[in-house]
Amino acid sequence: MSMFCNQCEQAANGTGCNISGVCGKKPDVAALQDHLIYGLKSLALYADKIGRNAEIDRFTIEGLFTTVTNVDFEPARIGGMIKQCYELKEKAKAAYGSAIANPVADWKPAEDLAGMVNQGEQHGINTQHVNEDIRSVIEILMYGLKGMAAYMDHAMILGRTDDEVMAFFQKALAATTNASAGLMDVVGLAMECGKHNLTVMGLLNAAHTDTYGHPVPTPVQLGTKSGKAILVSGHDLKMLEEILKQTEGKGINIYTHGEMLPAHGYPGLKKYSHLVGNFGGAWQDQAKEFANFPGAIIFNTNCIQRPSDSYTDRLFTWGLVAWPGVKHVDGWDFSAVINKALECPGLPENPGQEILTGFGHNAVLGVADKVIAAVKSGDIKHFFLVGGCDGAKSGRNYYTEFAEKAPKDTVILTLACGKYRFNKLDFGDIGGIPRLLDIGQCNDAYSAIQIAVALAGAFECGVNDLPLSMVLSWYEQKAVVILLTLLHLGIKNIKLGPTLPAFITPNILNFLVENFNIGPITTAEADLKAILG
Ligand code: SF4
Ligand code: SF3
Repeated sequence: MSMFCNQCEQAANGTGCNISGVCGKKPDVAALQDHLIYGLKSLALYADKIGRNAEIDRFTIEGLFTTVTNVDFEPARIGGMIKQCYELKEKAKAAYGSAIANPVADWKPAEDLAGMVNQGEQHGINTQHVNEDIRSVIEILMYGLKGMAAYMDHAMILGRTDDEVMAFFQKALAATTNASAGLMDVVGLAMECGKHNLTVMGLLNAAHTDTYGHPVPTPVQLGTKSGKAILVSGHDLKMLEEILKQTEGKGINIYTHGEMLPAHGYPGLKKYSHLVGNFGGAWQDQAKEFANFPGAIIFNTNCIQRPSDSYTDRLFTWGLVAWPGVKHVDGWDFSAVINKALECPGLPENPGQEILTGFGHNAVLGVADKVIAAVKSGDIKHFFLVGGCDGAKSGRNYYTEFAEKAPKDTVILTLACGKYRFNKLDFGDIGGIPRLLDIGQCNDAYSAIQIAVALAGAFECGVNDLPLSMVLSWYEQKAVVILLTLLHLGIKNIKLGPTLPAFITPNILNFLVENFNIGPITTAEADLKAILG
């Protein structure tokens, strides 16, 4: 059985995984994910016609998020979603009242998993269009939709949605089935995806701050506290809150992992005294680090990796995350995780370093006068946004070097898990303003945009004219949609690494260079020199 997947930065040989995924995705799972995407397009053909339907829209979001890198590796679960997708498509078709004349609309999955895998193999990403440049932009759009769905999922969990955005999801999915679409039609949809993602990140930001308050600068302990423990990995704040509530008074300490680190800055979460610290580094170090965490561990979103036997027994997944053989928590009852934590030996008292998080736009703009004065006096010469995903491939030391070599009169804004490359280093401060400001998770790119827009307003210039440069790292599809948002906002001169996406053809890269002057990272020294002169 063969496969082809090139949706993340780990794509084998820089072109695509065709034997088995570097992420651990097996060919059957790859085929089932391709099948689910094909089913979602079939559903969208009807959903686009019938207007908003909460059940269908919710399913579309979950279906897309399921196929994001490092989320779901469980064939049976994806097979179940394919069946559900078909039922919803038939429902939408009945509501529409007639069959749409498009071969994709005729889709019907096989009864059994093996049959669904066979069908999925016929609907791989390379079948999305005959023209390779159009196919490249369809891929950019599809990965943008997957990333945006991940953020929408978190917003929906907190009770938020947006009809216009949902209409776009269905319109865009349906449009990818149009064999006669021209290149600029698809480019337009990709840019529109960037626009809608700004709305979604704004929705999520409002959901987070309305529910938990605006993040405030907060020191986070990296050592351990004696006692039983649960480690929470992923991005979902509501799920962390539930774990905190359900463990209150039980003598269990809660630690954040990876992208959960910014949770410590929210007043509504930091008020729990048993939220004691952050454990480990970015996602790619989990196998090594989880072996040394003698408590229960749970993932609420990407990025899960193949677990080693040393901790599978105390590992759990939640939400859309799944790995064969790993216990899954359905819903909001975390007693299985709590019981496992109580059975485990727990952690020793071992205090460590403290780092700061909680510099969302509210906190940064609260000291805007100070920041603006420091820029005007020349104490701050330049801002860098050094952020994005971390990953396992070599070449990512660039980001550590870049941050280390950035001159002392520059401020580094950071977000997402790429920060683990340098967030334990001491950068000092400029007149009381820390030189490293952790804005939050990847979705808090929204906050970074608010900061940039406010600075541009204060200096009466455009964001591109600010002394601000973006040096971004990507790994999975959320980074793709954030990039689309930045392009939609007209942000130019972005440096992207560690390597450019395998799904971008030379012609599409030229288009991006000509219109946005986007470029690959080179070396920290050369890029700093090029930016600062
Ligand atoms: Fe390969 Fe990335 Fe696709 Fe996994 S998600 S199969 S690592 S390209
Ligand atoms: Fe990281 Fe997976 Fe992308 Fe939210 S946790 S940024 S890679």
